[in-house]
Formats: sequence, structure tokens, C-alpha cells
Amino acid sequence: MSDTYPFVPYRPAHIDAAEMIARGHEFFEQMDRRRSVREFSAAPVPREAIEWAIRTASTAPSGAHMQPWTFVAIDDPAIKREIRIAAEQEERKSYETRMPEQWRRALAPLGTDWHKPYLETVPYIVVVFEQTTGVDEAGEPRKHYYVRESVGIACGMFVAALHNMGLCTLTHTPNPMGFLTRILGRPAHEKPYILFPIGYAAAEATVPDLQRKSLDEVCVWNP
Ligand code: IYR
Repeated sequence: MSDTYPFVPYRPAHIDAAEMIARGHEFFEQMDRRRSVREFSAAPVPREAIEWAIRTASTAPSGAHMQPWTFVAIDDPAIKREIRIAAEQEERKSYETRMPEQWRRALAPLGTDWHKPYLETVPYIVVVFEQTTGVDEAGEPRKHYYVRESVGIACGMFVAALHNMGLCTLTHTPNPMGFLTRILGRPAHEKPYILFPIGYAAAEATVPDLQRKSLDEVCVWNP
């Protein structure tokens, strides 16, 4: 038995068409300046910035409002080192033996390899865990819904929040990621989803000169 939430009025500001378009365009320009970064500065970043980004991410819509995510934030150098060592071990195996040729070819233009020194350079690592189930008031498992969709949306909002604060990150998914459960001591009902190294870009950072798909390539109207 569960009651409905109380319902309260919601009256978001009505924005006229011209301002709507101007704001949409401006936000696009801002987001279009975001790039995934692999060369970071060790310059300190206030912990509060990370907390604002996590709060923002946690406003994401989620299946049955279960908010099935845990953001594990790390600034302890010893833990960052442990993560780097374990991630590089897995990545080395992936690059050298596990990735099929096709995958290797797809990645080649990005120039990535198994070395992940930035995992120690950055002031913060945030590892997002998806909660495959939750825990109810009685300590019993509670079913979660649309977990991957929910956590994916939250991660997108996290990336946008960081970018909005002038911070850089990378969606890093070493594979397999079980070592993160072990190192970070997370319970069995949580699975590592994405690892975000976070900081300022290094002064000498470069990024591949990628082009994004045009609107026509990604959008179909009334097919
Ligand atoms: N996880 C590896 C490989 C990798 C895979 C994809 I798909 C990328 O877009 C980038 C890298 C790594 O982080 O190097």
C-alpha cells in the first residue's frame, strides 16, 4: 500500500517565441564548446563545485522517481592511484588482446591507448554507480525501473553542469569495471556505470578536431 504524493502547483515561466529561440541558440553554443578532455591540470577545484554538479545530476528524471544512482567522489590521492593502476591493468588487456580489430580501428583516430595518467592528475574522480535495486524503509530490496536510462540522463546532466562551471571531464568506461566496486567498497546491488575524471584542462591540452553531425544528419521530421 502506498499513497500518492501530494500534488502542488507547477507554473514554469512562459517564455515568448523570440526569447525561447535566443535562449535555445545560446545554450547550444555553450554546449557545443564542450569537449572530452584527456589532458588535465592538477590545479585544485573547490569541492563545492563537484557537489553542485552532483546535485544537478540528481535532478534528472528517473523511473518511478527512484533516483537509482550513487555518485562516489574521490579526491584522496591514494584511491586515485589505486584506480589508475587497476584501470590501466584492464585497459592494457583490452587494447592488447580483448578489443576486436573493428573497435581498434574505430578508436584509432582518437589516438587513445591504455595509459590513463590523468586518473592521478585530476583533482577529482567521480564514479557513478547504477543501483540495480534499492532498499526500502524495511531494509528490503526495492525494485528500480529504467535504471540505465535514468542514470544515463543523470550523467548527461552532470557533464553539462561541469561544463557550465568551466570544468572538463571525460566519460571513461574501463572494461570490465568490477575493480571500482572493490576499491570503492560499494554494495552488490550497485554496478559501476561511468567514471568521470574532473578538473581544468591542462594549459597545453589538445583535442581531436572532430566535426559534429549536422541537424539534418541526426533529426528526421514526420517520416
Ligand atoms: N575504454 C577505453 C577505450 C575507449 C573506448 C571508446 I567506445 C572510446 O570512445 C574511447 C576509448 C579507453 O578509455 O581508452
